[in-house]
Amino acid sequence: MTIIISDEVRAALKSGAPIVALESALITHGFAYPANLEITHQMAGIIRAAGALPAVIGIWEGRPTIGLNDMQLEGLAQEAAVKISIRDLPLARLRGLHGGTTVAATMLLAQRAGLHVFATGGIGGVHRGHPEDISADLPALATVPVIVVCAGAKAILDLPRTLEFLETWGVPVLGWQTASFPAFYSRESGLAIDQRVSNAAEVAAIYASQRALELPQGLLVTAPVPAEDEIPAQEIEPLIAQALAEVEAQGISGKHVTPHLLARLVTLSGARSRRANESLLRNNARIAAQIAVQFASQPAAQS
Ligand code: PSU
Ligand code: MN
Repeated sequence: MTIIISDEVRAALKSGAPIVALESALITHGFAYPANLEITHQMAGIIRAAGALPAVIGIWEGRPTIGLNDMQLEGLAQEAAVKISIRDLPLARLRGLHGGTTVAATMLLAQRAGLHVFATGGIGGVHRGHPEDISADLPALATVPVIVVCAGAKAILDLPRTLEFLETWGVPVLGWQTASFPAFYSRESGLAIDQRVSNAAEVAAIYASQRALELPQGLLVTAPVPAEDEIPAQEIEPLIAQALAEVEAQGISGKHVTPHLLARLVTLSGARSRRANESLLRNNARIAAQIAVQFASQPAAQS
């Protein structure tokens, strides 16, 4: 695969310096302009301050790119770019499209380029009322060995079924200083995770153990949204129910479901959901950087 890797990322890879991958579907489909660029720059700044290199991954002129530059980020943020999951990669390449990569596509490209740690907001999962609608993020977690730091799966999803899928496919689900699976906007879902971890060293050790066993799966690290920006479940649930009913009534399907639901929630919650989303993204960036720094300091883990 022809992957474009920026000079800065290339140098970091060569020296074994810590790197944190970031997705770009967040830029093209998660937030509106200019909030999309602002949150990306904030995450990048947090990662640099913690001693790691941020690398935004996306598709520019059809080419998978690791470490998009400012001009490319601006382009993705403002232009009509497509949402690119794994199955969209071939057509994007053929047509020279610009696109924002989802968790699934970002994982795949990060791993191919030799990156190990990736920070995002919430992973996709099994949809509520539509157990046949399963995000490509889940099979990617089952087959792509990277660490994904998230705030759980988006609360618009069927969380129990999402966790069942991860269990079936052998994906360890770690709780960052929590024993409950976070529900994106809310800190707790009440659903049990696999293993509680209290720091980056524990995550790096589990990841190294996974690699020593040559297992194919990724490692999911779930961190609750910071308490001050949490939306309690009883407040967000009615809004989610409304957004889901609208999607159903309008017959929206396929890849458009998730972006539509998230945008509706921002409108319905009076931007509160956007604030929670931004807060958890900054938090996940900070945690991912700590994990990347820890991982880079363990030479055995890099082989
Ligand atoms: N989390 C967010 N905003 C988003 C997404 C996740 O806070 O926009 C995106 C991610 O890129 C994720 C995708 O991979 O939604 C999942 O889409 P789908 O359900 O169509 O697989
Ligand atoms: Mn889907």
